Amino acid sequence: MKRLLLVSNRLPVTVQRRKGSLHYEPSIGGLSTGLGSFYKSHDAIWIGWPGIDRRKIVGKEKEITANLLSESCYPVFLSQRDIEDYYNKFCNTTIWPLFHYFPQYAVYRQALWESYERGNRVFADAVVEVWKRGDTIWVHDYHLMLVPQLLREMLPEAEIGFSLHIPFPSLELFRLLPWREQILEGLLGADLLGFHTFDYTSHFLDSVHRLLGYESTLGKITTSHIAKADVFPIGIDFERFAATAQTRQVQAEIRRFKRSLGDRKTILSIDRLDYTKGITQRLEAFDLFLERNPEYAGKVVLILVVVPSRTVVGSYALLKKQIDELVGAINGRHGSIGRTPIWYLYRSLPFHSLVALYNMADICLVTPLRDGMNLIAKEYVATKTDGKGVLVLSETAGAAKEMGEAIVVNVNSQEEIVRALEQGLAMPEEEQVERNRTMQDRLQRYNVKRWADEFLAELRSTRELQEQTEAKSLNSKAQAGLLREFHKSKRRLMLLDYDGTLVPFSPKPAKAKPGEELTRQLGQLAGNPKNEVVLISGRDRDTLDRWFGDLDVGLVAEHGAWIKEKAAEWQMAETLTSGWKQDVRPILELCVDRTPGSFVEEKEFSLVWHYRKADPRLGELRAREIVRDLKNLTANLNLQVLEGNKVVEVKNAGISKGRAASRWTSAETTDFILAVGDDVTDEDVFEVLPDTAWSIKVGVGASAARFNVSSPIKVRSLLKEMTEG
Ligand code: GDG
Repeated sequence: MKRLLLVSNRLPVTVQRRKGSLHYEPSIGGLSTGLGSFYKSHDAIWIGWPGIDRRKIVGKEKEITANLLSESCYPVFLSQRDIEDYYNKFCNTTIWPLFHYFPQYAVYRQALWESYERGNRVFADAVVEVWKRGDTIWVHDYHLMLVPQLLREMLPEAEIGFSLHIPFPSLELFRLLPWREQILEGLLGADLLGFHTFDYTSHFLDSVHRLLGYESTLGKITTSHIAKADVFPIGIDFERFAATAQTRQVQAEIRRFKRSLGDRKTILSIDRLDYTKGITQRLEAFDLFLERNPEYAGKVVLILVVVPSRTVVGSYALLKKQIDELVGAINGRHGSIGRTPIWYLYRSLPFHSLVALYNMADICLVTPLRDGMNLIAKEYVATKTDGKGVLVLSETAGAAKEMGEAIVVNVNSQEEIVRALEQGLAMPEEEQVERNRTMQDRLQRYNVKRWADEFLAELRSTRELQEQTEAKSLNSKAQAGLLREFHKSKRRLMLLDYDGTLVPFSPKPAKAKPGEELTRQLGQLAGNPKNEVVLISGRDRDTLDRWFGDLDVGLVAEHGAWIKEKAAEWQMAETLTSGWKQDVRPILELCVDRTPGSFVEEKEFSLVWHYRKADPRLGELRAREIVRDLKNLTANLNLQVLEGNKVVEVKNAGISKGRAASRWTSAETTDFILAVGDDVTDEDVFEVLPDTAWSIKVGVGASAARFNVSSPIKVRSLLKEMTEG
């Protein structure tokens, strides 16, 4: 039976020890509230920390594990010290501020990073203890970004998903992290990575590209496996909020609140204590609102709920002090006996009180400076069963991407927040209902269950995609078949591309010189009288001569412009011209000036613009422009413009690697053909091969080749088998 293993820092159940006995209480937080009902209705186990120092429960571990297992939870026991270093420090003083665009608060210390690594290993080990073949693993959030890769190493066949609940910052911020590559590698262990918004997804893909060099196509990144990154905005348990709002307990609570409030309008603000939530900015804006609108004095109350959190972190303690002082100052300035403009609660509320406040509030003021999603905004709208109420939402909350019917504000503008409050208080009821109904429809449709279902469905289809790719991959069975035919055959032809096929791509073409081992390997292969080895390259003849001139191989240079059969001289494939270069060169040179990092390579019969080292987006943009310009220019010149791997090449028409390869493939005595290449130019070779030939593309992507291998390393090991067999 396929089970789901949810993995997060905290379990949805918190264990407490009071007066010697153990108590089990629901944890507070978006994920627990959201997935709480989902995981119970599935064959699922939730793995996480139960919120208690392991030293406080010595001897009770078995009992706790058994009790938690009856709730489908599996505990990861951590000591207060572990929590201190891994969670309070690295997670909350390094990752949290940086990912929320507060680099000034981020602390970078190697020792903390190491405790993060240790913490992640403890979680990964716990997953391995629980995992059974066929289980799906879904890891959550920034506390556990190394877990996917750790699991991939320990459980190579496991299906692993990861969801990030906070923003993934832009590259400029992310690159400040000294351990940025490790974090990316850690995440890429997953098959599917989910982010709340398209921006976060693009930031992640951008960082992967720029820092690790992996490109992506439609969110798919190929490393040792295909990992996919996509947008999955978390929803809420809509029905639960809507239904709870109607309960007798909540209605009684609302009546109690209303007795104290009279006919005053209420503005609600609820957050965990956090500098990302913009609480002080919100208070300052409310202060300005009261100053500008004296007619609202005594007619409006701001209910400010601040849920205690991370108070051991210095910046949080300071924030608490600032909030206390601001509330005091505003109440002092605008209040009078019996008329306090801000009602301030510094505590967490029972669920029914929370829902009562949502349901009763005329306005909900959700103005974080930065927030991955923000569920308060969604929950507020869900409880508005009569459709009345106004949501004011900051555009820097992920939720703003889906809740455009709210009054969306730039939180850095006090003016905008004040105007939003004025607009909200004056908004006609029909308009409120209209806006809320649209949001409710969406929240009801795309609820937390749908979010989880869609994530898991996409995880499965990513696995299917991997399997399809795997099916074309030269696995050990296919390789054995290839080698069997090779060894049986008497006259073999091997057509090998060089860059990206026998050696990995190098940022500078001149640096990709073959090493001693490769030269020896090719020499051995070519030295066997049964073998005919041809190196088919885009490089110029001089380079090929220098590198391979001493070997008994055939050579093809400049994508087929020049051909040199074994022990013969270079011959031009066709009558070629190079007079056109003087018209084309200035265009390419202009492009170099406008694209830092790019350069022009000149070969006898072609000109190539390389942009491997340029900013990839700029490079791609320029490549499109230059191809368009060149196609116009070359229309009457019998030239072809070719887009390769980070190159644009202009050369004489009618020249191709395939055409050059035909010289050898047409020999009738050949009883074994192997062609290997990685680039679009190698596709021409694959196209001219007979059906019985073995063709291999290095890398993934559509190809006419019969098989794929992941990297030049695999090609080299195949050739090794051929020389040794
Ligand atoms: C991360 C991201 C993202 C709050 N106060 C009380 C209370 N809550 C519940 C709310 C809500 C949750 O806590 C807070 O929502 P957030 O959206 O801020 O979620 P977090 O878990 O803190 O944060 C965030 C989220 O993950 C989900 O992906 O939206 O951006 O930072 O569910 O109802 N619940 C009770 N009493 C309270 O006083 N009972």
